[in-house]
Amino acid sequence: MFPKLELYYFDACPFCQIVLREVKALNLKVTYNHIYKEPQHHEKLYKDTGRGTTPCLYIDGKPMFESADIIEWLNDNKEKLEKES
Ligand SMILES: N[C@@H](CCC(=O)N[C@@H](CS)C(=O)NCC(=O)O)C(=O)O
Repeated sequence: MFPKLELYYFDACPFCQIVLREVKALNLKVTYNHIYKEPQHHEKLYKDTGRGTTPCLYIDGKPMFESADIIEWLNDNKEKLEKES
């Protein structure tokens, strides 16, 4: 079973763009939760973490902040992650 990845992001966030680029480069399957196009995602992020900071990657429901940490985790775990078909 692959870990479920959900990225909370918005387009104009430069740190999100760095993570999005890495997700594409690694060809990973990720659910994209845009926090402004779909405000329920912003609300959930705040409810779960007390912050609205993006990017935030949920890994099996556990939030991880910090673009550099997210990118490091993706690379460390890429062999175990589901690829985009
Ligand atoms: N050091 C963080 C910076 C993240 C950051 O500053 N994100 C901005 C958007 S570009 C943000 O969410 N600011 C609003 C907030 O922190 O509530 C990272 O690299 O992920």
